[in-house]
Amino acid sequence: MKGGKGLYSVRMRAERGHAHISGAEGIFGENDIGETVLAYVARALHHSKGAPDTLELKVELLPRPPALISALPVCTLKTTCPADAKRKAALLLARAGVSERAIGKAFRILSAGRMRGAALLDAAGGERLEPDRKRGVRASMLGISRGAMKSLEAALSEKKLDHPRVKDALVLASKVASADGIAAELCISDDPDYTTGYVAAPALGYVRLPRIKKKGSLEGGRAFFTTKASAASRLARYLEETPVLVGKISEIGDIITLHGLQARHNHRKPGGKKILGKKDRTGRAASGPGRLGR
Ligand code: PML
Repeated sequence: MKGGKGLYSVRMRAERGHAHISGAEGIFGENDIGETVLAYVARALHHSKGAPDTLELKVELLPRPPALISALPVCTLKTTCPADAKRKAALLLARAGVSERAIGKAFRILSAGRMRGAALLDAAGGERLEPDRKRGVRASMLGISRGAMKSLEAALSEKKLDHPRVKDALVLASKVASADGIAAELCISDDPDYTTGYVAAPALGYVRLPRIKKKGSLEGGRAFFTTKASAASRLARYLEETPVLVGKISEIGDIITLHGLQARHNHRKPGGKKILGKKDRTGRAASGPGRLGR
């Protein structure tokens, strides 16, 4: 077998009208395609957003072997309400090097909902960079190896987080964070019933933010922030077309406070630059990028 050594990308997208109901994708060997397709169909037909009227499945031989990456480390931030979760998300994004203007723009885009793919924003000026704004950019051609999935499920189970939504989002965020020029990602689920979002960044890991929206809210979507606006098309091509496989997981942490997140990273990188300073705990975002280390 040529290309990805017999590996296939399997993608599912379910819609009603033109509204997105559910989607899933992974990278699998030939022998696992049938089982995966059945699981994806069951998932699409029994989604909390209701039954779809269109279900598309695409099975595609990888054009080349996937690049192997590690999953981002995971933690869940303690939050009290949407305003608190959004304030903490903004703080994390600022610490990952995203400007106040770009953060404000991303929240406005996600508040409006209706984005099909992700918005791609210049981390400095906040300009939209995706060629087709209606479509946005789609992180695709991604998956997780069987061994890494087993370890991930065991580690997530310990924290009562073993849910397809968490696994899918972590794999996607890990691919996004592996792209050259990505500063951070902000995600608010577009499912009205799911109120947890996240901020992910190479320097921060995957930081879950419960209560980032009210139940029933139609807001949601993803925004990717780049420090290399001039290479936006290359970045979009990587996100959409380069096969990437998570082959290893990182730590799956507990629920922690912002203070705890700071302490954890200071402990990990004793000689490194602090990313979350004292002021951050009071809600004032310091400017400029920092490093937490993976
Ligand atoms: C989605 O699938 O709607 C996005 C979910 C993002 C958060 C997943 C998590 O709980 O970590």
